[in-house]
Amino acid sequence: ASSCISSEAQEELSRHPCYSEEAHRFFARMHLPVAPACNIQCHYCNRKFDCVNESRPGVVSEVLTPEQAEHKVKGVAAQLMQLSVVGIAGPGDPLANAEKTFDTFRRVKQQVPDVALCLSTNGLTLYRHVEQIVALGIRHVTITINAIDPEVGRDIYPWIYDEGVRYEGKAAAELLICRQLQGLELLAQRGILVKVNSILIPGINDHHLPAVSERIKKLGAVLHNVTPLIIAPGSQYEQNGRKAPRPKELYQLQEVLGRDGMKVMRHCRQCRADAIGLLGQDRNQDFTLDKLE
Ligand code: CLF
Ligand code: SF4
Repeated sequence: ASSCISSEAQEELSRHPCYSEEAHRFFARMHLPVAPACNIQCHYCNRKFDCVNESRPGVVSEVLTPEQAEHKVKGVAAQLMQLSVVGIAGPGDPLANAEKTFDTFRRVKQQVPDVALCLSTNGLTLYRHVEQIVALGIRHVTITINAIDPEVGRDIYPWIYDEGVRYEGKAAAELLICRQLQGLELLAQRGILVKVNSILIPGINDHHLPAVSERIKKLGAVLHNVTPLIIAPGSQYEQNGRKAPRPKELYQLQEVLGRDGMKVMRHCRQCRADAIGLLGQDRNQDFTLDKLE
C-alpha cells in the first residue's frame, strides 16, 4: 500500500512517532485530555478511567478546557524541542466532544502551526466531521476497529448512543461497524493518513483480526496497530474473568498481518490521554498547569 502514498504523505509519516517506528526515537507527542464524554460502551472499559482504545485503563487524566489546553500546548512547545504531534485521544471519545475537540485543535494550530494534529476516535460519528477534519488540516486520524462482523462486535460493545437513540446487541455493533468503515473510507479518499487500532481480545476477536486487517487495507488505512487487551478494573470483561493475551499471541498475530501486506505498528506504548514526551516516556508531571504559569 505504501507505494500508493505520495512523497508528501511519506514525509508526514516520517515525522510522526506512532506512524513511523524510526520517528519514535526522535519525535515526541503530546496529548490534550479535553474530551471526557463517550457515546459507546466497550466491555473492557470502565468510564471512571481513560478510554482504553488509545490508552491505559486504571488511570484518570485531569480534563482540560480548550483554553487550558491552549495554554499548556504553548508552554510545552516552547520547552520540548522534539514535539512534532499534538493529539486528542480522550479520556472519552474526542468526537463525542466535538465542539471542545475542534476548538482545541483550532487553538493549537494558531499557537504552534508547525506541529501535526492527530485525532483518535471510536469512529461512530466520524462521517459527520470529515469536512471539519479536512478544513483544520488534521492529517492523522486513528479509528479503533475491533471487529467488522456484528456477531463478533456484539460481544465487545453492549450499547451505543447516537442522535438520541440507544442501540443494543447486534444492532449496536452493526451501526458502529458500518460507521467506522464508512468514516475510514471517506477520510482515506480525502488523503488523510488513517491508522486503525484493534484490541486483541482472546476468545473474542483473535481469529477475526486478519479479516479486519484485510478490509481496512482495502478501504485505504495506512497502518494497523494491534494492542493487547488490558482489562479496566470494574469492567464487564473483568467480571467475566476474561484474560489479556500472552505476548506471544500478539507477536504471532502481528506476523500474520504483516505477511498479508499490511503495515503493522509494533511500538505502541498504550499512552495515557494526557501523555507528553517521547513514546514510552510520560513527562506530564513536568508540564502541569501551575509549572507553566
Ligand atoms: Fe497520540 Fe494516538 Fe496520535 Fe499517537 S498515541 S493520538 S496516534 S499521537 Fe501512539 Fe500512544 Fe500507541 Fe496511540 S503510542 S497509544 S498509537
Ligand atoms: Fe471506554 Fe473508549 Fe470504549 Fe468509550 S470508546 S467505552 S471511553 S474504551
